[in-house]
Amino acid sequence: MSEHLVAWGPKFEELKEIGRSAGLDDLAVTGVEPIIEARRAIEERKALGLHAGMTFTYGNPVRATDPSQLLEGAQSLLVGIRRYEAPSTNIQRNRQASHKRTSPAAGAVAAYVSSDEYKLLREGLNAVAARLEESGAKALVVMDDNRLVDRAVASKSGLGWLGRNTMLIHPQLGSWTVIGSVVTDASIQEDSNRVVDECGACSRCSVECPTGAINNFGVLDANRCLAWLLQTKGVFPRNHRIALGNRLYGCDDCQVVCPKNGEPQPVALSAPQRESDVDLVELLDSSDEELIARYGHWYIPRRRPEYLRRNALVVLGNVGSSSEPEVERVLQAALDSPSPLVRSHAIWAACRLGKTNLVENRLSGSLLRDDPDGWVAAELAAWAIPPAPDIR
Ligand code: B12
Ligand code: SF4
Ligand code: SF4
Repeated sequence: MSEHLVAWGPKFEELKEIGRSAGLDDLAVTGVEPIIEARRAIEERKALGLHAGMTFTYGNPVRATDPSQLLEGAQSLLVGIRRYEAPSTNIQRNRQASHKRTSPAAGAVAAYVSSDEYKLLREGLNAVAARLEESGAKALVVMDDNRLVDRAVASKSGLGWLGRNTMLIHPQLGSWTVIGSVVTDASIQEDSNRVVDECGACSRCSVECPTGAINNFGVLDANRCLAWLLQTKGVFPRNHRIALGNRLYGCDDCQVVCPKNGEPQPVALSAPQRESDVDLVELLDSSDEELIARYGHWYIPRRRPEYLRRNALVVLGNVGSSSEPEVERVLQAALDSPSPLVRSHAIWAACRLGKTNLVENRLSGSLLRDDPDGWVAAELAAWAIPPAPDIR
């Protein structure tokens, strides 16, 4: 790498050291000109419907691919990356056997949320920004934000290549990383030697994705990606419910199988730990307030706890044990839920666990009440359970 020169203010190497001691694992610098390839990629995916209605960077692709719009007088973009701990090999094995019925039934949480990685990423970026400000420059931290395409800027800055699984892969740190930037009006010499694509002939992520969401050219169809389906509103698509296995939040499979990630390594600075496995019975027993207090840091559609229950019921149907009285109890409660979304997924879970009787024994009026979108009726029809008045 050539030497980075700051026209005024701190030297790049000093900024990198400051970022490292506060939570970053690497820092690189690039210019703020628009990234036309990324803009084109977003627009193409949007035109093909591969974004599945997501907003994020798709909401305003021109702004999201033009870092100069983030700050008046912007000259440089410092891109920071933080590695987090990959699930241990044992957890990875258990998760790959994700249809194993367990007692108590547990849902898996993706590694990037099993600890508060964004906290340390932000602290690292804030420390870099503070040093720039101290020298008289303006600096703004942007991370995981709709205003900037994090992976595209990271790749442009030379931090890694965009893998077939669409992840930014750092040659030493792999892809178990989170990314953020500091945009500044300080002029830092650009050194954007891109890391060459090292995927080569490999296509494991594409082959092993449980829903076939990644094509051979590294384009992801969000309509099939479990990480997105867990975050989107409406019913969980019936054709992907079994493939969901035990995943309750996020999906790590296309990183677990990637040979570029190597063996899981400990991280230099540990982030605050959170749950990596969630007891599904406990989740389904919790009140709305308790759910938001515990899982409010997740992306929950419209921040409505019924979506956590929806996801938990699909996972329960996949990994719960039908002989477990507690499982039957929470299914009974979910079948009586005021939410048609919850009732319809409870029908699926009960039937998948061979407990069709729990559904058939219910008065159809109670199952079908307040079902404006016809979710409950559709679920009953899918299991060929006759609608009212035959259900008794
Ligand atoms: C929307 C989104 C999602 C969506 C869609 C993901 C996707 N692949 O599009 C969903 C919900 C599915 C998702 C899932 C996950 N996400 Co996400 N997500 C985002 C978000 C908000 C925007 C991503 C985006 O712009 N997508 C649009 C499409 C078009 O992007 P793309 O296919 O990757 O194409 C880009 C590049 O390929 C590039 N490009 C294409 N051609 C070319 C050519 C050149 C030359 C260049 C330079 C660039 C370029 O341009 C495109 C736009 O950036 C970012 C945060 C952010 N603000 O950037 C996080 C982000 C990408 N997600 C992240 C993570 C951790 C995940 C998960 C691992 C979480 C999990 N365990 O469940 C999964 C991984 C699934 C996967 N394989 O992508 C990290 C990725 C870190 C990394 N090392 O790559 C990010 C960067 C968040 C962060 N700040 O750390 N995510
Ligand atoms: S996150 Fe999971 S579902 Fe989405 S592309 Fe990767 S392996 Fe497939
Ligand atoms: S699994 Fe193979 S193809 Fe996919 S990102 Fe990793 S190296 Fe690239």
